[in-house]
Amino acid sequence: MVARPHRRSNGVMTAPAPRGRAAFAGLAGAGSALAAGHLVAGLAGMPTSSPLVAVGNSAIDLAPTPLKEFAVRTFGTADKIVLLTGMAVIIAALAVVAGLISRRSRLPGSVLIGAFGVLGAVAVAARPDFTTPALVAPVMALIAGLVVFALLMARGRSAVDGETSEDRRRFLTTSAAVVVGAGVAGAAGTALGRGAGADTSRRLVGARIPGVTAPPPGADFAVSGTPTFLTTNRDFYRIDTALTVPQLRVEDWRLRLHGMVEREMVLTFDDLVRRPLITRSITLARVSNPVGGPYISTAEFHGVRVRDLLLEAGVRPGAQQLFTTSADGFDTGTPLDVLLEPDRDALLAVGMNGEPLPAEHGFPVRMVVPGLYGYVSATKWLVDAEVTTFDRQHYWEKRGWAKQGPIKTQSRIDRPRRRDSLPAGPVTAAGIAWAQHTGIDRVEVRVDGGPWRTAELATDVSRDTWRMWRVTFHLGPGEHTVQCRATDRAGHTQPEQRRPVLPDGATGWHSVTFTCA
Ligand SMILES: Nc1nc2c(c(=O)[nH]1)N[C@H]1C(S)=C(S)[C@@H](COP(=O)(O)O)O[C@H]1N2
Ligand SMILES: [Mo]
Repeated sequence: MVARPHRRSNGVMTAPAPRGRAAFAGLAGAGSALAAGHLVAGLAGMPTSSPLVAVGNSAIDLAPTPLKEFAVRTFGTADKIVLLTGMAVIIAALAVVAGLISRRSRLPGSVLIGAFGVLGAVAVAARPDFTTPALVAPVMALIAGLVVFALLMARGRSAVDGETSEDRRRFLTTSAAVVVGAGVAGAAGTALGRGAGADTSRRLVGARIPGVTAPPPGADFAVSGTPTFLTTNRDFYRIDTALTVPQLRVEDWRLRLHGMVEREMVLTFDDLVRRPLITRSITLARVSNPVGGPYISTAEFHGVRVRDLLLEAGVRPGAQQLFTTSADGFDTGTPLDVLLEPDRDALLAVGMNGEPLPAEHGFPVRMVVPGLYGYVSATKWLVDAEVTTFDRQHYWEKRGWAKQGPIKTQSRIDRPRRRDSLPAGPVTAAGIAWAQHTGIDRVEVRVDGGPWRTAELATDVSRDTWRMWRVTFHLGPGEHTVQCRATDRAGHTQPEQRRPVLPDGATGWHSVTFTCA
């Protein structure tokens, strides 16, 4: 292109900027804003003040229960990735719109980006762990977004007034610098957020955790296809409302035990682990686990008895529940009569399978209560415990789930698997049964609606853990359906009637259809 004198019209545009460049300026502005916010949040050691994370977390809390259930059912533990991707697509679309409506003047796009910045700041301010310095990240994000947008619109518009090759080169180099800068900032923010101290803290705690006691021989039928008795920390199911894992440092951690007590207590981590640590194998289950579903796991938890702390604090008459809150704002209420049972061994756990709690499972301290679903008992990243009456509603209660959640007696078939094709002859069916804090008495299994057969049970480890079962049938060729039902030590047999997970856990028999050839 021949060099021509610039005919810049003092900001008043005669022709609109090219579509592609305007759209790109919008995208780059939005991307830079999110990346800058993420970086500043990471640098400040406050990962949840990243506007992207804060908006995502608000979306999770505000989503109606059926939508949440749908997301978990459909995407399983990938639900968070799906949410982030969905948000990215929406933000990108709006950013393109911001660019396209700004081809004559950058005002409309700037207003849209500004509105988004305000939304991010509101989401950050609405987080339960909010402190004023957390606003730095959304404010920096907004500034970065507006500056990058203005810069690229100015550079991009030169094409309108007659573009020199110098102009084009400047647009391209600015664009490339913005893309690389945003990418590096975003990645650095993510790395900083992840590292924010918790890893070092976990190592310091490691020394205090006793080792794992191996389960007794014969505690599982893994050779026949059941899970191993203990689930590794890696494989342990994970369910929570946290978009990014809260990063707490033991040095900063405090637990306030207050409300209807004689003596309010504030415990540091050292205060807590100076008390006797006990170890209990506990099978944790999720209330929204469908019949036959995967959301059940067992670990050895190491911790301090909740009962001892409650007795120390002195529960006042009339109190009904312990209302526990996590650093990220999740909360729940657990009946005090359960927590105060002398042999319940509800724990404030600091360790899991011989290690400090993994960050995803609540580091540094979580609650675990044998016999209750996680949503009413297993608060991770625990920071507050209030002794109160049942009037105060908890997170899932407000969303339509039952106030109280004792775990229902259930069983699951792990082998054969659905649609397996096996040789005719002896076929071993195997699976798990659970009735936490009551214990499993018997599991019965039948094929094709025939007579029930009592299954062989694995070694009984404790009434707070699952029990494996297996039984061998001799089957001819064709399609077969196997069903199981458990009976607990209170004499209750799991009912055939199917009920949905909402409001207090699914019921019904698990059945699996397969073929023999
Ligand atoms: N802070 C926090 N704790 C929480 C939850 C949560 O969303 N946030 N979910 C609860 C639910 S519903 C279950 S089933 C268990 C799951 O514990 P896990 O992720 O260690 O398996 O944690 C409980 N504790
Ligand atoms: Mo749960």
